[in-house]
Amino acid sequence: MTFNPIILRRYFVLGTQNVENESQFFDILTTALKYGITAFQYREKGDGALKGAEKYRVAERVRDLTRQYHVPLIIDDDIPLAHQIHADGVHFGQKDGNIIENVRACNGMFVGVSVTTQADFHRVQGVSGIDYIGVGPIFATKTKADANPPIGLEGLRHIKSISDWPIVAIGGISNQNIDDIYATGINGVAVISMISAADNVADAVINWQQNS
Ligand code: 3NM
Repeated sequence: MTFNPIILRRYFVLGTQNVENESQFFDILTTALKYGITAFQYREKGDGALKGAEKYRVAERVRDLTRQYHVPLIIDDDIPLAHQIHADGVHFGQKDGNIIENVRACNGMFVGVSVTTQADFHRVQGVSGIDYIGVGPIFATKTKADANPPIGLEGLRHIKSISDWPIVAIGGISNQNIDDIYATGINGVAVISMISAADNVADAVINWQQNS
């Protein structure tokens, strides 16, 4: 799929480790797709994450569901899986291997890379084949155990000022601060807990759509 930055607008990220069980995972994902997310990243990572055949089985169902709703599917840091299930894109962190080799291995899929600091940015600057950057954490987050220190709105504005890539902001984004993020003019917002931990997932996604 050719990359269009418009898909970054409401970018939902989830793995089974973020929720109670698989059935809750699919309930939340289906509701999010139905009420207007623009991209989904399947991120099976950290304590309790599925591996091997189990991960593959869930990923296949995720592929079917995202197709049904015409929402692009991005796989976190798993190129073989992404190829196997014909994902649209792959996302890499700074610690997920050599970015030039990763980009080359993603032929046909688009590529996103996480950036926290200016040093991270300079490490990937000039690498061709990167389609967007994920910038964060913007605010403190409990969802990612090994998250870097938050960079705040100032940090986000700074990376935006030096980057030609489309940007999706991530980390600690909630109803309390999401307007400030969009106001910086970046392309979109990525969240886990704003949706996965909402009392009412449908209302949370509808609200997100209205505020973006
Ligand atoms: N990546 P929540 S922060 C998956 O900074 C992820 O690169 C981050 O979860 C980064 O929306 C993060 O619940 C967790 O804060 C985002």
